[in-house]
Amino acid sequence: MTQATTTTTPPSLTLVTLGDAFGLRNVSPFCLKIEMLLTSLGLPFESDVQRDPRKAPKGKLPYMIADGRTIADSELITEYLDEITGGRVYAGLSDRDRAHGVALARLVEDHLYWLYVASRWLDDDWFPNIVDGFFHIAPALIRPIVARAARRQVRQTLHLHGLGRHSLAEQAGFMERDLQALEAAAPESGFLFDDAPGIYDFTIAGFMAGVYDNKPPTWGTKIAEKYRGLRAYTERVQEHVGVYGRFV
Ligand SMILES: N[C@@H](CCC(=O)N[C@@H](CS)C(=O)NCC(=O)O)C(=O)O
Repeated sequence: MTQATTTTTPPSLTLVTLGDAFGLRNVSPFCLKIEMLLTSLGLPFESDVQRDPRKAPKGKLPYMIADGRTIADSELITEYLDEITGGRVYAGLSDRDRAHGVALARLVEDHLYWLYVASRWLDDDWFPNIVDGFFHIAPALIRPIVARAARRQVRQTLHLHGLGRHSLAEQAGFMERDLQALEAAAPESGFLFDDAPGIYDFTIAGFMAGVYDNKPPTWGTKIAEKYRGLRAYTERVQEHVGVYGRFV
């Protein structure tokens, strides 16, 4: 890892982020996680809403512009913020905490996330919300065509991932097991590793906020609603940091 350096004047930070959709102030869990982290570290930042991720350096959001440097990917942004704060992001975490944190983050961001993508994009009944929520900026005449082309790409990506090859019932089963694991991992009070929430709390709560408050609910939201402990934990993290996925 890069040697930690403490700066007295924080660099000017711009977080390029996805905007609102589906009743959510910030529809991207990766962007929301970084908003939570920046706020908890007390680092001032500007938000720049970019509605088209294809314009991002790696075709995904968020990315950060820090004193002219561009950092694309929420995990790389996290590493950078740790570096400029002299190690505050991971301060107080044992190697074991970090091992658990990384494992939970991979579960949320590389598995559960894709099931949630499937619940929005592949469900014929829910898909009109995608057209309105993500493609309203496209001219009305070509909107359905653009949206259908994007849907084909998402279907291909899910197929390549593997989760897209399963039936809906099987996908729901995978989601249940992911959520059971998260519910068991989330503490009944307080936060994962400390008195205050940290990066791994932001990863889980930033993601789950968008599941619980997604309007209208997807089949994934309906499954998640059963996990009340996880919901309470998600609320606790948002309340503590004062950053919410929904409009407040
Ligand atoms: N590993 C990336 C994932 C970011 C990501 O998947 N962002 C989504 C929005 S939630 C995106 O930009 N998707 C556009 C696409 O995949 O084409 C990170 O942690 O920043």
